[in-house]
Amino acid sequence: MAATRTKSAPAGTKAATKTSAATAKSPRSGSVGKSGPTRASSSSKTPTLTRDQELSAYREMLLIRRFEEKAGQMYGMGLIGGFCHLYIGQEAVVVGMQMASKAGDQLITGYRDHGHMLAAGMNANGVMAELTGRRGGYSRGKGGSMHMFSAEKHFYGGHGIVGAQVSLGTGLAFANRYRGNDNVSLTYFGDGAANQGQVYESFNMAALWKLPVIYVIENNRYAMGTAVTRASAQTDFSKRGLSFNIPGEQVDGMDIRETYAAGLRAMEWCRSGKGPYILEMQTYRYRGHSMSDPAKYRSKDEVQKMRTEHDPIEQVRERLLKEWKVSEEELKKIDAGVRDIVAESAEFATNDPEPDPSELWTDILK
Ligand SMILES: Cc1ncc(C[n+]2csc(CCOP(=O)(O)OP(=O)(O)O)c2C)c(N)n1
Ligand SMILES: [Mg+2]
Repeated sequence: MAATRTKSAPAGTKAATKTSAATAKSPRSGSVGKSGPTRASSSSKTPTLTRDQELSAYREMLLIRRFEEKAGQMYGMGLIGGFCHLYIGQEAVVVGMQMASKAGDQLITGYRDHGHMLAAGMNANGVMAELTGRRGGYSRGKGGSMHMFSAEKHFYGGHGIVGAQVSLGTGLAFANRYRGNDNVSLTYFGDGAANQGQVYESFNMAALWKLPVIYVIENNRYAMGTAVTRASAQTDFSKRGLSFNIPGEQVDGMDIRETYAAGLRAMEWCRSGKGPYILEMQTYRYRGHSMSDPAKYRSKDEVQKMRTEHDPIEQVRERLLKEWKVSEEELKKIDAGVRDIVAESAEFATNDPEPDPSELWTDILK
């Protein structure tokens, strides 16, 4: 199969979903031999989900979308301080991966992390209260948007240093190997972070020791205000592991069916002891880099085109109505349930008290 993504193929189109490989062979039958890894083949046919899976994906993605919209409003009202990076537009990536994962698989990501927390099953009240710096927050109001963890849900943050989570996520995979379990570390990072040096040190160790880690590169086309084409010599991120014999795929990250199917392929590869795997999820963030970014480095038309033609939630909604004959009423019920959760989290995060001053002296190294 052809290796290179054509420059004109926009992220989030079917044309952009390709493997990085020269030899097309399923990871199920492939192996990492002397001549390098066999490559995963993404099917030319779009995979299908069941009705229940589509409904569940719709709800999960909508929860992230509505939660983020509310967080944006609360930031505007001055209720949230510090940094706040919204995930709106990228929901199909983490939701598809979670659908393909199993209990005990770990997640770790950067600062654009609220979606990952909700998809991991963390409580909306606890996440929102952390954003507002209240005591009911996941870090008792001391961490804010970029610094939340939940060992119970296997969510390991929340990291403000670009690329730092990649070596930590590789360490989580090492722990799985060491303990002899068959869990996989889902290590997420951006297109910008993919140019960081420690990413390649991590790739080397993961391939050498065949660690069960999926490097999920969320290519949303920009690193702050810098377009991928201005910052990256190799814009096909699925190829970034080639010199370490790590297979990779480019995936339409706006289509939940593709992210889920790619997640299954990658997890099967990792769980069967073949080592790391790279998924370049071609996605798009609708909002600025953070709340303080007016996003003047791209046109309104570019954003509008993605929203109208590739929105991950609208795609599922359309299929539910047209193909699965789900009624508008049923979808309205889901919408209302999601809105209730988000409204309750906002209420909680507004009224919960701030941490007691004595908290200044807890959770620190003395
Ligand atoms: C080591 C380091 N260098 C620079 C920064 C500043 N910085 C924060 S986010 C960012 C861009 C990262 O972009 P990308 O990896 O594409 O992730 P995205 O924000 O698009 O999700 C930069 C340069 C940082 N936080 N850490
Ligand atoms: Mg980016």
